[in-house]
Amino acid sequence: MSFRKFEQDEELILFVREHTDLFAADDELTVSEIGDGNINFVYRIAAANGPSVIVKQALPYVRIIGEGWPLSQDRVRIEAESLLIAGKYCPDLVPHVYHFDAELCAIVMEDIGAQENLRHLLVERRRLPLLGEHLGRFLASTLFYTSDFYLDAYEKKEQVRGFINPDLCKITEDLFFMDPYCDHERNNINDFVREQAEALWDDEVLKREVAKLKARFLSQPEVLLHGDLHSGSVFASDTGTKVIDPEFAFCGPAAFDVGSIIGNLFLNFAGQSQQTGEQEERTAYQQWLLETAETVWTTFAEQFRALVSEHGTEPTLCQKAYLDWYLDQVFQDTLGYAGTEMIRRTIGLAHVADIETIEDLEKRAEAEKLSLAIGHALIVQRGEFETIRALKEFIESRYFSK
Ligand code: SR1
Ligand code: MG
Repeated sequence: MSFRKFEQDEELILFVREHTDLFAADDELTVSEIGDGNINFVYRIAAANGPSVIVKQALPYVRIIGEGWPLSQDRVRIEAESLLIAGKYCPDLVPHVYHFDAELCAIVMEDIGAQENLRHLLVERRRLPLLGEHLGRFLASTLFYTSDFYLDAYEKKEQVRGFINPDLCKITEDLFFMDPYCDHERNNINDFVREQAEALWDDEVLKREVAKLKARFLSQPEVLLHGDLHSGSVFASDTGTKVIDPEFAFCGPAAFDVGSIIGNLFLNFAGQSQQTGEQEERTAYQQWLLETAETVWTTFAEQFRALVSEHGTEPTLCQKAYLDWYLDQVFQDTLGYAGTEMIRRTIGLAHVADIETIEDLEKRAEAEKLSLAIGHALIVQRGEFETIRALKEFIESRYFSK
């Protein structure tokens, strides 16, 4: 059999019946296309008032662009294998994989419909009491168990080899670290922030710091990353959290994942400055976002430390003094990567609903300027913050909406 795109509902129904035992023979199944991401096709196949599953299929190009932007379908193998690894260490925080089909480039996985897309929840100012702790635990487990602190030397090299992901990495290398720092045709810039964008293109200190962060992304195969840990890759509710979509997974610097998700909380912080609703309510929510970012970091760092002490295998790395130094480096670069995520989501190709839902372009520009200012500070001043509390206080004192 060779690759073909699912075109008929019947094909999807047969496919999930063959690869799961969730459905009774007389269940009537319906198919809906639910993907709102940029790259793939995603379908829900459901029995009336009964179980449902998700099928994700990767085509040889970027969904929103078409054949003009080809993309390796190996990404779907990478996603399936990455979900299986995360499922070993934090099964409650990722969807269960029922089946991966190499020929159809498709994954059949658990429907996490009980949770909602985190980005939408943040725009609605929903407080999720367990979110920070869950994300911190996801980061600590996935980053520790795929690092040299835990894997033996041969397993680690095998992992690096198995997750070579050049097409998807190239997207990040360009969209995060290149386009926003020059007048690139892919950029999407609100006319009212053109002046601020141009100022970034002339900022040599900023561009040097972004180059350092890019160099580590290119050549530091430290842990197996999710690789695209933004709010749209997280589904959440009051009680649960699921991290999806690790098709950008590859071995890179741990700080990239931690920074990406914290950067997304700060993007919402910037958006809240101009969203609709009472000022007081928006400021209170900004406070919650900062507290959640603090919980993400502290949970990650504490649990990573505990995992090293209980399950670390590499004696040179597991010394306390090295671990202290290592986590300080990860903290600093976390802030840097959070800053690059904010800047690229503000003036680069792929924007976010946290800011794009502000309809008035002049008001939106105010949120965008705030995002650029915080992003800039995170990148160039990242060495000045010793703790996440110090960063939180800095943002509160400078950037709180009044
Ligand atoms: C063309 S892909 C644009 C963005 O969508 C993905 O989710 C990644 O974040 C990528 O940078
Ligand atoms: Mg995605």
